[in-house]
Amino acid sequence: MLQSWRWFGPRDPISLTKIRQAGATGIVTALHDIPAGEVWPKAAIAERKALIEAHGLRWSVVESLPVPSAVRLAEPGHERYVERYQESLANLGELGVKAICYNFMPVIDWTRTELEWRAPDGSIALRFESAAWVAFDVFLLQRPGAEAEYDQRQLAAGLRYFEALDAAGRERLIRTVAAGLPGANEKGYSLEGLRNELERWQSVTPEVLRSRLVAFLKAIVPVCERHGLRMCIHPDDPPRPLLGLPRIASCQMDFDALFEAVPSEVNGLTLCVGSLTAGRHNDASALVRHFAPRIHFAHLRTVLLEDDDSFVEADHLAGDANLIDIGRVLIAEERRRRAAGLEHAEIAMRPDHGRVLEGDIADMPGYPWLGRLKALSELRGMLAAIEQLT
Ligand code: DNO
Repeated sequence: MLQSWRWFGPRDPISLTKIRQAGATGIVTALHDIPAGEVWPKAAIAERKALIEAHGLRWSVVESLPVPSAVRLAEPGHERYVERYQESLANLGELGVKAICYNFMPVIDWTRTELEWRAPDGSIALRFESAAWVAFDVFLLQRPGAEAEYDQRQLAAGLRYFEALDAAGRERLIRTVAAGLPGANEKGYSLEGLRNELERWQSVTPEVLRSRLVAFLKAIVPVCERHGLRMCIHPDDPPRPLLGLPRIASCQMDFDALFEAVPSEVNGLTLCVGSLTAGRHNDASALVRHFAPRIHFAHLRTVLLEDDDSFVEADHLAGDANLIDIGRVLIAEERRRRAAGLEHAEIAMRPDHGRVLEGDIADMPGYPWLGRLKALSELRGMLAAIEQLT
């Protein structure tokens, strides 16, 4: 597998030199300074690529080329955003950056309720706690209709959680949920801003959103085919509807429907093991087997499921997904592709998130230096063993 590392660009305190010394050969990054909806100019892509290559690394995956919400909302004039997206894709393709991660989650991207949960060993993990979520949705945001979406036990737990929060705790919860985590599509919202944004989505059902995704893919597939690009949709995280918003990349049926509607090989998947595993309905080992030929990028990470819908991000080899089994399937898939003479045999992977360890550099939730160094090291050992023993 192409061992990669997510890097947030020249302002990332974790330098390319460090990343190279960690053992990665691929870089996963984006032109984060360019707002969603604008074209990525060729010169800017070339400059970023040269910087990466000057450090002996290669730009393996774009994460993400964000799809502006105007497209998901099919706002009047959204076609011009699709054209700009096509232009960015063509520019990337011409410069040889060929795997593109994106997502189609409305309003909020990946979501947690706690960014500093202390694990028993003192390290810090990201967590999604059901009671905190209900406290936010029902009692802080006071979203109309929210109450009806939870059962009595969940509502009681949410109320208890809410009542125990002081003003600072409320602020923290609002910031954690609404302000946007690293790499999110949108820049984040205040509580009021989020309420207003949700109103714009009221008529968007899962069917409507799915048809927009299919239309978007159909529009970009020809450009991708021309340039040998592979689009890799990122699963919803967590994989279920939130805030009454539809999510359509959450389970096997969702992805089956997507690949059936747009069968082109460029229509692929980011196997984000942690996101998928956060839904009890998903069996990541079964999904990787089912979708292997569509997987062009893998986020290797796992979670521990707790009561209700809660989960905490686990140590990479100690969660509810079996990354050893998943690594075995991905390596077998690479071998199958090589034997078939396919051009894109190698699948890029990156350790996803990581716990904050003592002495860490941890500017961005989920993306600490030491925590990911530990994760990548464990995964590198695991992959080397699989390569050798299978
Ligand atoms: C979180 C990441 C997400 C991901 C986007 C893809 O750590 O996996 O931010 O990059 O959802 O578009």
